[in-house]
Amino acid sequence: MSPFLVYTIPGSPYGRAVLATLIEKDAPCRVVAVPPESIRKEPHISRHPFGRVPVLEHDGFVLYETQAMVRYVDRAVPGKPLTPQDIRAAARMDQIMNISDWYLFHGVNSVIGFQRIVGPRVLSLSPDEAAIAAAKPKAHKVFRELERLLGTNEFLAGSQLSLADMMAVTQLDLLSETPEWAALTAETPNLVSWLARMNARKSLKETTWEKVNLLARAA
Ligand SMILES: N[C@@H](CCC(=O)N[C@@H](CS)C(=O)NCC(=O)O)C(=O)O
Repeated sequence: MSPFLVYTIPGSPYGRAVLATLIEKDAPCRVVAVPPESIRKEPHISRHPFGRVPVLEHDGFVLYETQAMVRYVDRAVPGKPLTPQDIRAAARMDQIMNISDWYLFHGVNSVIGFQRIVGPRVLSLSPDEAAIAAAKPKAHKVFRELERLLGTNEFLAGSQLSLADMMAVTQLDLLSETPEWAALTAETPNLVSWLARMNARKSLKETTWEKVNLLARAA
């Protein structure tokens, strides 16, 4: 199978979700680092007209939007499926992928993760404490809901690893590095255990910020 190219900025949770999915599927992949300052310039803007990362390229087929990318990888690569057969578990997976995009990223990780980690590390910005404080109520709501949906299951969509885990874990792992994490998870013990189980997987160990940096340099 020809290799999958992932254009990303090391540290991007969306880029990491695509890379970790490729590793779960045992698919050959390469990282192409996109310099943050050139994300809205050529050649990247032709790959992604909205000027974001990641972008996936496979045999000349170019795709953006992480949900589309991980679904494509799951369909294109034979072997262990990351979409449940059971229609209700599949619906739960779809729901959590959207929760991850709409509620966990927007207004939560895009604020707390960005202000605390990405902004300072990538753009040398200082955290905006007022923005972080304003994001906390929404963050608590998302954490409580993910805890409720996870329940005592091993994975977010039930007993099987799915694309929902691959998308949510990279957002939550970034948040786990922030000082807000302890308060956010005070009442979500199952989510904390799930994150530890996920982080023990090869796909997560091989896609830490540092590892993606090394993969990008080696490419
Ligand atoms: N809906 C997009 C979201 C991608 C996204 O927001 N990526 C962030 C990095 S994690 C980005 O490109 N940020 C750069 C910017 O907004 O300037 C997807 O699913 O791929």
